[in-house]
Amino acid sequence: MTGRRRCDSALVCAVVWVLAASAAGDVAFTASDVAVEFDFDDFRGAGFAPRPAPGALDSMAIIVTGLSDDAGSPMRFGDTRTGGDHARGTSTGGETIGGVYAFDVANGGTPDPALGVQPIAADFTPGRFLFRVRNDTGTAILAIVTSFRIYCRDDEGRSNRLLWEHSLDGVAFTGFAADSVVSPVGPDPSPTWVLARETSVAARFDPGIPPGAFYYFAFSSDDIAGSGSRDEFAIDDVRFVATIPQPATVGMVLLGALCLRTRGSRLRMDMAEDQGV
Ligand SMILES: [Ca+2]
Ligand SMILES: [Ca+2]
Ligand SMILES: [Ca+2]
Ligand SMILES: [Ca+2]
Repeated sequence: MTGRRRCDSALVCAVVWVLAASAAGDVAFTASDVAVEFDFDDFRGAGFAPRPAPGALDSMAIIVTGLSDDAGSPMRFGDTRTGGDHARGTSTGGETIGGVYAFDVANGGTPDPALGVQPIAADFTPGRFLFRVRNDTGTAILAIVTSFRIYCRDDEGRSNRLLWEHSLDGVAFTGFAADSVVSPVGPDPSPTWVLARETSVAARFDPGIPPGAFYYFAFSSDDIAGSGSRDEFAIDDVRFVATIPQPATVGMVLLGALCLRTRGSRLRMDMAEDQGV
């Protein structure tokens, strides 16, 4: 009897494990014009995992590279990193230890956690936050609009840069008109979190991104000028919206083309009549 119970328990555990395992999955576009959004409001700087604990990030969708704790073993999607550089906890800023934080950028207002980083010589210089979203719409994606906010806290005498770029393979990245946020050399004697950029960038794809393929978006960092320690950065409200051809749209286009052809035929007929042919 005891053996049977153990067997049942093992079976239950196996089922639970399978269900838990199947819970991990890619973050995906499921339909046209439906936003995939990361507001980081539940992020507590608890690291990255494919089945993240509360306060951690889903490593199937977001990873970080360029941290010294990853030396020789760069983080990949689906990896688990829940300590050290990857999990520096929550903070309102003013940190000195390099790594990833859930920075509250509200400056004393209603808390607003964001995906933050304190770069140091060994961390994030260079480094990259990398997002990926899979196309689960069943149709090729023709365009993606990405929106985001970048905050900066100029509390040190060095200038650092954060630029945004995208990729279809996660290897070769293309920037958006060489645009970037560059923190002041400073430092500001009374540093606060400053919204350095709030923007949207659009990308079109021809051919489109096929079903099952990924879209990658990165925020990449490096030193620019000054000396000494480095400013703090935080990224928030990252939002992706994909556009696919809608059946109704395709129908309208086809109907429009048909009307054009019909009208063209009628015009040609009218001309022929005018010419007395
Ligand atoms: Ca937030
Ligand atoms: Ca480090
Ligand atoms: Ca600092
Ligand atoms: Ca600075």
